[in-house]
Amino acid sequence: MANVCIDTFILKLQDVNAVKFGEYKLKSGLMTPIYIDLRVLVSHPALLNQVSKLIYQRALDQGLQFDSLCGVPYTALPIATIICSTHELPMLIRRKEAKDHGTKRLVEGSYKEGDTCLIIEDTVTSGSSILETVEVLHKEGLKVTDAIVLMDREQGAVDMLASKGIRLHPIISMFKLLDVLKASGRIDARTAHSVRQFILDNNTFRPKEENGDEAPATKKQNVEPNQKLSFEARAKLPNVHPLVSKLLTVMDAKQSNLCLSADVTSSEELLQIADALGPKICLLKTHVDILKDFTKEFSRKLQDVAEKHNFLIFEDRKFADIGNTVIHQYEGGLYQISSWAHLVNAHAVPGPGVVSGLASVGRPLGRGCLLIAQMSSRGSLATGEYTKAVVKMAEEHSAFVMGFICSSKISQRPEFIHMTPGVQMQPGGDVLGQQYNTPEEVIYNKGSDVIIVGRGILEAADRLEAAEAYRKSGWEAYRRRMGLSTQ
Ligand code: S5P
Repeated sequence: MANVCIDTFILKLQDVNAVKFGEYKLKSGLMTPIYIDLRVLVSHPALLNQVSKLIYQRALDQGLQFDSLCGVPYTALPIATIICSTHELPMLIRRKEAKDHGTKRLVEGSYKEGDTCLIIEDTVTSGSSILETVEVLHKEGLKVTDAIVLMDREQGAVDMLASKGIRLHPIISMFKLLDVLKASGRIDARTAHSVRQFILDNNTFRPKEENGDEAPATKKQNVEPNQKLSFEARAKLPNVHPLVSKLLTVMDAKQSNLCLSADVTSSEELLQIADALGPKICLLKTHVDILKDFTKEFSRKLQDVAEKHNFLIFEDRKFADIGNTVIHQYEGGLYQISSWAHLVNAHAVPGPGVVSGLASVGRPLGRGCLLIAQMSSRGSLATGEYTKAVVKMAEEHSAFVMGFICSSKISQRPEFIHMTPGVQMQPGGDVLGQQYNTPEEVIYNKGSDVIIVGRGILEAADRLEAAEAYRKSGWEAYRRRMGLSTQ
């Protein structure tokens, strides 16, 4: 199947008037400066075929397993039909109203209770149309775990559906669309900026505490404290962030919950350390802005080493600005962090806009973010109610937030990863307020998942030997926590 070039495809969507700029009213009544109208696709069969290919390819890429496919009426119906016809997959049709004669069925097609149905949709704003279809399918005893959408307006659908236990896989995000149209000169920088701002300002997802809606289902599902769930089992949880799943799988395969904090100032030394210690670690943490000689070539080499030794790269950037600024800090500037770092972290101080801004860049790239809920330094203000508010923010943005920088386990949801800095073999600290706990204390007693170690390894006479000692100590503490032998 020929690959569809997303950038060209976006331009074609605008050519057929499926993307309009001006003043339009959304289903919710909200006025919007951009309107996506994919109903016109039925008049453009080549485009309709491309949409179908993109959606089917995404289902393959995600390895989705399903018994049938259902398009949200009406725009996604012909798309579902093409996919099902081309690949000979069973389709279901959800009626908007039951007939008043005959079978009075709301779902047409053959299915049995417990079957899994994959939902497809053309555009989402809040995700409510997908949810309506899911609810009808649920009443028929069908399961829905995933939905694929061509255009995500990035106004809360991913988080809202995640809160109901459904993973939404967007193919084109609003920010991607704006970038492509801007880069090709179809819209000017001012229009791109004002639409971006509108999107950031109009997130439709509000959890219960704020608007009285039903409580998100994922909160209900995972309240069970489960210290005994293995990394391997957590990697397979239905709502797990794909990068958390990847990281847990790496940890399990390498028997390592060690993140090396590679705080050195030369690119060459960093690459040497990454290559030498790579086999011992699940994650390598960088502070790219302390390197005196950063180049794009360096970031490319670092990715190669990460690939070679099967670890992920975590840029400890600690974003802490308004959404619009962090977008640029994450994707632009000298470092173009989003192009090479699998994970970044952020302070929650600015409010949820910081996560939405980062997510608009990172989600389409499959990246993830950790929120800093507690800090290892003496006198840190990130405690008590603040920490609780960070956990809540993570729960509300779990499509992008993978977990926390924290000193102990602070969320009972096994989908979140807990990572703890301030770790050395001997408890203590440094003269500037850093405080150290042992791997045993952090993993076994405090229930964290990953130890982050910098100077404990970097200042050792033999770094490889030290890395192995920390790997072993962190892993044994995890095994003990699981009630397993530590041979
Ligand atoms: O609270 C924190 C959060 C972080 S990410 N305390 C920390 O020490 N860190 C980082 O972890 C810090 O920036 C440094 O890169 C690393 C700890 O280094 P060490 O040499 O003290 O182990």
